Amino acid sequence: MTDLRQQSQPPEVLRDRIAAVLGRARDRSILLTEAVDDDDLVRQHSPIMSPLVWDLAHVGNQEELWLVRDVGGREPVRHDIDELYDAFKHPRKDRPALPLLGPGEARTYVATVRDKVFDLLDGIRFDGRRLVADGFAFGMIAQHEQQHDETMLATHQLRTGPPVLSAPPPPAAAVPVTGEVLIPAGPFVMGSSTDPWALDNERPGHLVDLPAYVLDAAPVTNAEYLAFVADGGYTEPRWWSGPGWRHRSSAGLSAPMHWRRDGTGWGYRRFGRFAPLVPDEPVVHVGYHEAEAYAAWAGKRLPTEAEWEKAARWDPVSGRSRRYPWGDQDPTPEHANLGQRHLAPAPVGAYPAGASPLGVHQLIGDVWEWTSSPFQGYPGFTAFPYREYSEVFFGPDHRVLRGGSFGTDPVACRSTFRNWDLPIRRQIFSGFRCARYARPDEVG
Ligand code: AVJ
Ligand code: FE
Repeated sequence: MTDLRQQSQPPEVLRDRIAAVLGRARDRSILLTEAVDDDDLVRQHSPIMSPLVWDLAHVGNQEELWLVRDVGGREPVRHDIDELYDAFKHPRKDRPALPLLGPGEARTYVATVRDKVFDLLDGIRFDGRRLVADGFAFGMIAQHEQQHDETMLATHQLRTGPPVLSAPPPPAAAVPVTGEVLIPAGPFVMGSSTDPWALDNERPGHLVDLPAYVLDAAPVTNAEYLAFVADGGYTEPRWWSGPGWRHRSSAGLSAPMHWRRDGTGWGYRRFGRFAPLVPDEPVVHVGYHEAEAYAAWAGKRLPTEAEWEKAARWDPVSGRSRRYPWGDQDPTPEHANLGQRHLAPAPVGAYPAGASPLGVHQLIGDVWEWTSSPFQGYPGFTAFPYREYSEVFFGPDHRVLRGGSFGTDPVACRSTFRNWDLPIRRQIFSGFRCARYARPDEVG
């Protein structure tokens, strides 16, 4: 029951892979920042988001700190701006007032840093320091840029005005997917000690023994969520936790973010376009409190992150934990809706090739899924390479989300990957599925 992941690769193969993932991240950052004019780049579209130009230069600054200076031992490119782009020095709401690099300067800066990174990548040996072994620091920086790209995509969703992004629609449902799946009792390996680019909060791999449970075969859809709304779910305190009800009331929530009544039905505004709700598409832009209330209304609960991960990794034939629900091979467009190929979650049933052996669908991609678990370190956790990535967020304030969304790049998505946010947040591409304990008659 070990999770054997790829052993060390030949250095040329690793170098090519690093160049490819860094290049893909940069293409996306450029797309997201060239889609709007300079005025739009420096503006704040929401007090909980940074101006896009801050994200861009912050991505370059992290790359400079870790790759140019630390890994490469090179001279700083812009020592003077470290403080401006330290996420812990300035809360998002204060960032527009800072003397930030302008759009042109930010573009030049990130390009200069990237040139130095490609230069040092040429001569690097992937051994010695833990930061460099298996190209970890490069993988970490590619994941970091892609995470900010997803954040920038969420900022795009919050901006007003005519649409500037477009993409083909996601695939239609190919198979019917309904109901629940029984996951038998027993241990599985959670997290990983061997995946070379797993981040500190995914480590170490450890055995977790779970009783039998039942998990929804698919994320909760717009149609299902609408039934909760129509049943008065938002006006009925008994479905909500204490903090959830208080937040619902003070924030005046009555539906997922971006939903609008459209005559007799509902629609939503997505990246500047208004459209009627697609009934079999996973609901998106709900907070943890809303997910928890829906689950209570449905007579269920949210899964723990261990339950989510076992469903997404455990192979009932070998007992092994795998990298994805379908096995160890990297995601293709047939497996999952990832990487901003589409600007929406795909309807339930659109990815039969991505299902788990037990028949759980769309765990990876489409929408991040809220779990009931607070964000904590695994037993034996050690911060690496810096406490501010994960450790400072451990505790009861943040809940874990799993599986990635249509806006998550594959480099930052795997069945061990852990995202987290405050329970009130819903500007992220967040949805959920429900779970429940197995009844004695179901366990057999
Ligand atoms: C893992 C998405 C919660 O954006 O706050 C980016 C990722 N950490 N820069 C975040 C991150 C540092 C993080 N999340
Ligand atoms: Fe960051």
